[in-house]
Amino acid sequence: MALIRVAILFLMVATPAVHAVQHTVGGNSGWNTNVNYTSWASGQTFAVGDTLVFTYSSNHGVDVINQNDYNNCNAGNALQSYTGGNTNINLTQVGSMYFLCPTPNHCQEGMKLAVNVQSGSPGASSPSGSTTPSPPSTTKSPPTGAAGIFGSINHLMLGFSLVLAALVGHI
Ligand SMILES: *[C@@H]1O[C@H](CO)[C@@H](O)[C@H](O)[C@H]1NC(C)=O
Ligand SMILES: *[C@@H]1O[C@H](CO)[C@@H](O)[C@H](O)[C@H]1NC(C)=O
Ligand SMILES: [Cu+2]
Repeated sequence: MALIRVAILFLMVATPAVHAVQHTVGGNSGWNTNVNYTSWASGQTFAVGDTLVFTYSSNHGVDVINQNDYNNCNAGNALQSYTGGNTNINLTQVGSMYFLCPTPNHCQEGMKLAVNVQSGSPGASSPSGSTTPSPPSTTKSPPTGAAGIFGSINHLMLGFSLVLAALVGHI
């Protein structure tokens, strides 16, 4: 049993050191109509290296858009479009990012999100985001230039998981 405690302590200590927070968009509500994402986002701190996790049913999607299209709920000029129910967006640079659901009227029904991404300074990681490791994204987007960085983080997390699994396995 002591080994389990050691392993859990190790995970708790090691995970925040990565400073990569996975923000489950909308919390328990996920990506859905009739959620106030302005309100949700105001309770989060977004930093470079974090991930937005959109979880949604098949009648929704995730479009990356510019500020003007965010303001006007215009889905016609999407910079990126994702479907599939589980979209992980890597926050790779400082600045604002805007999202909406392209299904007709869903943006008007609240499915729009603006995040302000800050530089990822040490010690500034948010305790409010979910840090639950998620399965790989099923989106069809090409990898971005920062994919390597995130790949490393994922490998780090995988390493922690394997250490935990190994320790638990030896009880
Ligand atoms: C969402 O919440 C913000 C404050 O967090 C508020 O200003 C805004 O009016 C709300 N929007 C809607 C559509 O209720
Ligand atoms: C974010 O990074 C992960 C890990 O490298 C990658 O699998 C995923 O496709 C990326 N997501 C986007 C939207 O680029
Ligand atoms: Cu929708």
